[in-house]
Amino acid sequence: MYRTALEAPQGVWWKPAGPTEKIWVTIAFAWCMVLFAMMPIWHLRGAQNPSGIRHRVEPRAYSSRVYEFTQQYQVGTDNGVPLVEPPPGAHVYLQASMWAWTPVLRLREDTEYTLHLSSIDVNHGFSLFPLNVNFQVVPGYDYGLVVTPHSAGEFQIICNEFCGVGHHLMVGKVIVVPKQDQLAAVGEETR
Ligand SMILES: [Cu+2]
Repeated sequence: MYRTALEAPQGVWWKPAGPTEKIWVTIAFAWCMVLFAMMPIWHLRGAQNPSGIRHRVEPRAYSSRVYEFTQQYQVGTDNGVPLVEPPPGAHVYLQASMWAWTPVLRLREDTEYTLHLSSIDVNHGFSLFPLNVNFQVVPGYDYGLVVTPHSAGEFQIICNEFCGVGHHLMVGKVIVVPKQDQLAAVGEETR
């Protein structure tokens, strides 16, 4: 005789869960609750949250702000790209475009800056290699991040949002000057 799925089975057709299964269901449920609680806790207590400074900005206005910033603090060039060394605590402007990051930034270790990111054409992605940093760079929005570089050296900015045929060439640079070199530089200035 055929039965359809619309008819409920009669009587006790199921086997009750065994003790081991009950333990696993309990552990899985408890872990779900931990992860669920972590969402608001991490939002409030996590150290990795972006600072959330956002403004609307016309791509052309952003581009001229980057130009102004570059003019103000340029100290040289790096492979044809302006090399800029802003003072501690400065607002730093980085521009993404097809297919370049400009300018090259020279920052000091353990010093706070406000890094502004925006694009003047399409969506790009900001990845700092080899660190685990990842932000979207969107035209029309100025996205500010309060950053303090804690490791010195040269870091590459890789575009991680496909933006056309030159996407793989879109590599920028951040140079972080180590602490002892900063002291040496200050010594030279006072000499
Ligand atoms: Cu890209």
